[in-house]
Amino acid sequence: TLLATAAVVTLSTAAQAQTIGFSQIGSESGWRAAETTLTRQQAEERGITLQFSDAQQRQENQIAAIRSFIAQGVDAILLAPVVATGWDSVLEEAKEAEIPVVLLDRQVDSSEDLYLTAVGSDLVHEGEVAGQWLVDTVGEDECRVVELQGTTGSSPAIDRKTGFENAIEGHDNIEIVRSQTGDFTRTGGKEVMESFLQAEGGGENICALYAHNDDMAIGAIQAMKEAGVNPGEDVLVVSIDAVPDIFQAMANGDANATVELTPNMAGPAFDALEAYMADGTEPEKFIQTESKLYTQDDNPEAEYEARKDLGY
Ligand code: GZL
Repeated sequence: TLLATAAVVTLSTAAQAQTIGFSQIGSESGWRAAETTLTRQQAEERGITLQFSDAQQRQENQIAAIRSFIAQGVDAILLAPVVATGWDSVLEEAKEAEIPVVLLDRQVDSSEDLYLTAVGSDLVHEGEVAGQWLVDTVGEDECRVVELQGTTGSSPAIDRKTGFENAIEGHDNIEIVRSQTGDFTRTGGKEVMESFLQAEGGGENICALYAHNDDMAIGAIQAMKEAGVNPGEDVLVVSIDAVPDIFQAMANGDANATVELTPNMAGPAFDALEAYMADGTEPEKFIQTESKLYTQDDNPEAEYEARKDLGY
């Protein structure tokens, strides 16, 4: 009887509703909104109480949110780190408090022992897939590329640039002639593309746009149309995320290719936390999600339909 009682107590403890703090970057893109939607859904399904904080893309707000989660004594913390540096002290404080931290969709420069695991894609590979698509598409033709970078100092902006440059290396006919951050937003993409078009005297000398996310590409498409440039034709458009609206743009012939990034980072994160909380199972330090290229040949209308109700 004693053993049975102990087992029941253990089980009930393990199954006890958890409170998990989520320091989310903001809602700068459709992809980010979908990640938040799916995280809330996953928490609901698993009976987890989610304390949600939107940092409006400011690191200081994320650090403050993590400190408040620690003060509340949450069971675990999810962190989507807006930039890669400046996390050591607050992650040390979480470690001190024995609160496991799981990184979502971006990486930090802090040492690995300051977080339980990181769930995300191979961001360098995403840039390589985008770059390889352009290499395969333009062949030997001269191609002057303009690049819309993600948030300065974020791991996707750094790694997606690296990956694209890896892919075009050795193809001297392809050259990045202008590169600037649009901060992962539609507005940023539109404004920077307007400045690129002005600087280049229109779209004639621009062969392709590489945007680190679809939202900036969508903003840039708007800028090209307003300047009388035909996106997807005069200027090829390749980006990353596979949000519904980029498939809409592909169906309209305004965009050419995107690299898929799943917004479901919370599923693997909660699974890893569940195992760790149950019996101390240490997950791999990096839980990698897949990347897949989609082009106009991949039935964009159907891909739009499949994604349009997922909370983007
Ligand atoms: C990448 C993720 C990026 C998305 C953008 O893993 O951090 O942040 O590609 C979002 O849409 O802003």
